Amino acid sequence: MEKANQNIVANNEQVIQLPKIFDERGNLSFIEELRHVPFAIERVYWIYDVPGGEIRGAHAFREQEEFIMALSGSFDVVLHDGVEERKYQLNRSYRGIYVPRMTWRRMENFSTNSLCLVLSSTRYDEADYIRDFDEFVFLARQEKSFSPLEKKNAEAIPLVTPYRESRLADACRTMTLPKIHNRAGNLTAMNNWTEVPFATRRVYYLYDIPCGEQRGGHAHRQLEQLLVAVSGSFSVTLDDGREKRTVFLNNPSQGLYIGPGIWRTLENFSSGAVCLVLASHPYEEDDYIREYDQFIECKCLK
Ligand code: T46
Repeated sequence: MEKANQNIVANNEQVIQLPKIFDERGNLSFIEELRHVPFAIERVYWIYDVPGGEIRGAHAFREQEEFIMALSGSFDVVLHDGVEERKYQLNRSYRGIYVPRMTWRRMENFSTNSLCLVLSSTRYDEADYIRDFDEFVFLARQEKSFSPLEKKNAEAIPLVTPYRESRLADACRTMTLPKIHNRAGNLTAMNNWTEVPFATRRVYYLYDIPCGEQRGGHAHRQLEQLLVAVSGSFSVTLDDGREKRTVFLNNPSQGLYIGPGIWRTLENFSSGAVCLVLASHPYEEDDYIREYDQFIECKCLK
């Protein structure tokens, strides 16, 4: 496993190396708030179908911090701090750029099939945007030094929670996600507790999945998740111990919500498929039920 960068400092623009877990079933990388990125995640969005030659997001934010990465393909992120400009090419799904507040940024040079993932510290707020470059330079230079942001504490998670009964009908649903059409590509944005029915504390994604492999094959005691096929397609079989259902995902603006207590198996991955998952808690192995017999025992169905 590649080591994650542990010393991420708020207000310093920097490339962040994410963990990459090599597996013969495909690769997995994950980002936990306040661990791999120096802020609490409030919103997650992804940009897709970007036609060649388009530029996205030439602006700065007064307060918002963000983390940008290429889940597929490549593009450049150009940052300006009010004094000078720097360009970063993103082309690996386990490396991204942390963009502090008060940084002018644009994204350009999108390759075919590029997929941009952005984690943001705030909800969308038009008042937070600075859209005029000269105004930005004036304000950025006025701010002699940025005061360090308060470190926000993530909620403590109980390690093992009492088991609760779950049925497919209540604990799983497919969701049509918002899709903002734009000449420069489409965008799907997910705010905590609004489009996502929980607060996203971790984002992970499965990629480079060899044909014929399966992922999942377990249940969670407490974790809630939202799965999206941001690229390609795959199917998810859901099992509550009594009843099974298979859902096919093939659209970056369609999500599958899975609550606790549901056995899930992912398979039939198409070439180039990327499964993006928004998760309600940091990774915790004790939250997994990895043996099917134990899953059924927990449900007292035997
Ligand atoms: C799920 C399906 C859809 C971490 O260290 N951090 C993480 O955030 C995750 C998700 C995993 N890991 C480690 C744990 C294992 O050593 O990565 C390794 C592979 O994880 P796992 O075997 O659980 O991978 P999948 O693809 O079978 O399951 C994953 C999620 O774990 C699971 O919650 O629902 O994707």
